[in-house]
Amino acid sequence: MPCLICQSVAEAKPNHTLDILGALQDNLCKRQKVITMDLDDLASRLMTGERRALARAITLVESTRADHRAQTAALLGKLPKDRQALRIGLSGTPGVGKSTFIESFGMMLTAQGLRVAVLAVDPSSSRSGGSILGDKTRMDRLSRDPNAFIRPSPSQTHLGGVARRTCEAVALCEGAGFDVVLIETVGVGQSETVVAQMAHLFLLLLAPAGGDELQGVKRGIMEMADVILVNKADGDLKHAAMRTCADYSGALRLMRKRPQDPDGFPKATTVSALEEDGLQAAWETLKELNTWRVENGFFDTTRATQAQYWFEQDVRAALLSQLDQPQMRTTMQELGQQVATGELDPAVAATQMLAALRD
Ligand SMILES: Nc1nc2c(ncn2[C@@H]2O[C@H](COP(=O)(O)OP(=O)(O)O)[C@@H](O)[C@H]2O)c(=O)[nH]1
Ligand SMILES: [Mg+2]
Repeated sequence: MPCLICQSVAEAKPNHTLDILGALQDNLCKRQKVITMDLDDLASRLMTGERRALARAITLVESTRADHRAQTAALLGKLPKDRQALRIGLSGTPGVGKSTFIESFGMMLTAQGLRVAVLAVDPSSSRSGGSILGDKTRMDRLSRDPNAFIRPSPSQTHLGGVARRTCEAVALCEGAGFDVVLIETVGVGQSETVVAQMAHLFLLLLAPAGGDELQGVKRGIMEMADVILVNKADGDLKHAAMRTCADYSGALRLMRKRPQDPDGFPKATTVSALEEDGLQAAWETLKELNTWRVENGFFDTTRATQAQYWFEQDVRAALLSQLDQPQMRTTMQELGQQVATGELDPAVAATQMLAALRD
């Protein structure tokens, strides 16, 4: 019979499975030790910008265990409040060039002495293992750059969980002294909304269109964009990219003016991530917009609104997680059965359930 765990027939000695289980357990203990390490030490190493400490802190943040949640809160509380990065959300459909852009843009920023962190919110990460993870080869240069830090999307089953962890990871990156945090997401709609809730600036990456249609970009996403970058403006695609850019500039001008924008924004422009063309201009555009928002008070109001949003999300998430406790699951099941047999009215059962939660 093959080994139950590694499926190897040759290794199917009686103790083999046990050996592997032992090794797994050891590994688990080591990981837990990593997690239950001295928080003061972790915080101080994080604040010196040590990337390993940052990676460990993010592992802690991504854990769903109740004691780890408490440690996360304690760790976040130890971070200096005056460190802030420019948080840039970046979205675009698969294949538009997000990874290529992040690498080129990130390398340009680190060459200017800035420290750059890249995080991802990928609603499908529980299945795919994270958008960035599969892409790390494409971000090879950036992942080896000592001034850069790349972290794939945490695996969670639902978007809310992924978003919450990522938002905390952003705070950790700021605590570690990163200047720019890029938060990548795939263009599926919902994830943009949560990324916009943690970013100062929102970038939408598009590819040159073949025809003259506006690529079916959802209006809601267009309305979120601060800057639209039409990528792949090189070689044969250059003219199509310029035409697409003009189309989007026109569409943006027709949209309702937002109070948080100076004249000329939101703006569309072309880049080539592959040929590293237009990247400095895109950076200048982002800085110009951010400076205007800082000077006109919009930066602070956005930050305040976002902080409130995440506070409310946290409370909601914590309340929901109470339903997952074993005792509550049992009560829910029991009451559910009584509702199914007609013994209890659903409304009455719900009241009893809520009463059980409050006890
Ligand atoms: N011509 C051209 N191709 C690009 C450019 N940026 C990315 N690509 C190509 O587009 C494909 C998808 O890029 P990738 O960065 O993986 O896209 P992602 O799925 O959005 O992360 C790859 O084959 C890239 O080489 C660009 O600026 N110009
Ligand atoms: Mg990618």
